[in-house]
Formats: sequence, structure tokens, C-alpha cells
Amino acid sequence: MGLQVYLDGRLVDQQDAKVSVFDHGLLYGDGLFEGIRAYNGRVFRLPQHLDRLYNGAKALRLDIPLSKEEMTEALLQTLRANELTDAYIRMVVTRGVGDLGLDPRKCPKPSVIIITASIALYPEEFYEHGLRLITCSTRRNDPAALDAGIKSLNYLNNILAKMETTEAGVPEGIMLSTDGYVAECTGDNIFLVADGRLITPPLHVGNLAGITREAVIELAREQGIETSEELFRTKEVYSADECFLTGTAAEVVPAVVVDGRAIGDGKPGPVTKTLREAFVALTQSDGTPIYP
Ligand code: PXG
Repeated sequence: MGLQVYLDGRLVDQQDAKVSVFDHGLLYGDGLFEGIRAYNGRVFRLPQHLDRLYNGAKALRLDIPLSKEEMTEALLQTLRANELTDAYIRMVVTRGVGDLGLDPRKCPKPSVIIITASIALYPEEFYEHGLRLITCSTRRNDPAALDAGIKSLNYLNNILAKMETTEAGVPEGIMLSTDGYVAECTGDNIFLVADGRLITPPLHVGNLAGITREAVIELAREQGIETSEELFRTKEVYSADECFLTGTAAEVVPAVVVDGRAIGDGKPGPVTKTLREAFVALTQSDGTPIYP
């Protein structure tokens, strides 16, 4: 028996976890997703992930056929079926099966998919030595066209940007807003440390309201680190003392070179280290228990 996948109310073997070619998630990217992690038998910040998912669904006028409580139960059941305590979780809600036209009224029932997998950790050297980044030429979604806070199944510009990073031989890249402010990275939020202050772009620039971003802001404030949400451009990144990225997969990871410029002394800095340690401690203690 392979991995068990939750698909529309049932647990099915991964080989049988298939959706229709008429699903509008496939035909139009009409749907939403979440990437969540479980640590040490607990799902990290599940209510926050569900709030983001359900708020995105509200924005798309997509009625998720499960309540948040039912979704939580479905997720925990899937983790238990796979006997996982540490996991990467992918929740997907699609508009469901319709006809070949755009009209979502032709899709009577959204689909819910929950995949739980063992997590492929980032190489230890990313944390020890830090990442090299480039600034991508592909811009982040203009929030005037599509709210970047909606974690939709349309990730094409992030994918195009990701290809630029691969071409450049680096693991992540900065994406700018259409007016040239630093928005975030292809799958991570970005922070700077300058003059002892922590700075991250505000959500109105057009980035994802990252769950890790929010946790790091809370941890920084608890540690007495002055923190603010401010617009900045790449030149402020180059002259920062420290730079780091946050995301469910990456957690808190230092960035030490951006577009060929060393950030600070080109080594992971003390504020980054402090916040990484605080975040790792939080992941071990906080969360929804899988096995009550
Ligand atoms: N920005 C974007 C655009 C994201 O997609 C984050 C920031 C970080 O948010 P959280 O809530 O995780 O702190 C994300 C989410 C991957 C991958 O495989 C990562 C995301 C999405 C899809 C795939 O690295 N990250």
C-alpha cells in the first residue's frame, strides 16, 4: 500500500488519486492551495493556514464543501493513515468539474485534495552558509489584477521567476512589484536587518501573507527587535546588514549574496541566527496535535 491521499471525502492510494481533465483547477488554474508542515506530531499554525485558504476561497467565490473543523479532521486523519509525525502537507481546493467554458457556475462541486508526504529538508549548508539570490526580471502579480495574497493555482509568474534562478544557478530569487519595490521571493517572504531594525515589505506591495513571516514578526517583537513593514528597493537589500527568507519549507534561511553583492560581511548574521533558533523552537512546541 502506498501513500494515502485524501480526495473528496475518501482516502485513496496515491496511484488512484486522480482528478478529471474537466476540473477547472487544471483547465484554468481555478483553485487554491496551501503548503503546511507538521513537526514532532503537531501541525504548525493550522488555523492560520485554514484562514488564508478560506479567505482566498471567499475572494474567488468558491464554496469549500467542508467546514474548517471538518477540514482539520480530514487532514489529521490523512496524517494518521500515513503514520506521519513530521510532514509536508499540500492542501488543494479546485473549482471542480465543469465544461470547457470559463463559467464556474458549471462546476457544481469543488474538489478537496490533501496530500501528506515526508518532508525533503533543505541542505544544511543553506542554513550554515546562506543562500545566493538574484533579482528576477519576472515581476510579481500586480495586485490590481490579482491579489497576490490569494494562494491560487496560478503560479506561472513565480514559476517563470524560478526558472530564472535555476538558470543563474541559485536556489531563490527576489521578485519585484510592477513599480520596482521588493515584494518577496518565488516561494518565500524576505526580511532585511538594517541599523538593528528588522524590515519586511508590507502586504500592499503584492506578496503572500506568509504564515512564517507572521510568526517571525511576532518572535522578533517578543525579543525586543524593532520591526516594521516598509517598502524598499534592491539597493536597500544590497546595503542591508543581514537578509533572510521565510517560508514553510525554508523556515528561516539566511541570504548572503544578492545579485553578486555580499550582504553585510557575506555571512549569516546574528539577528538571523537568533530568529531562526526562536522559530525552530516554536515549531517544536506550537501546533495542532495529530495524535490526541
Ligand atoms: N511567498 C510565496 C509566493 C509563497 O508561495 C511564501 C511566500 C511563504 O509563505 P508561508 O506561509 O509558507 O510562510 C509562499 C509559500 C515550495 C513552495 O515548494 C513554497 C510555497 C508555495 C509553493 C511551493 O517551495 N511557499
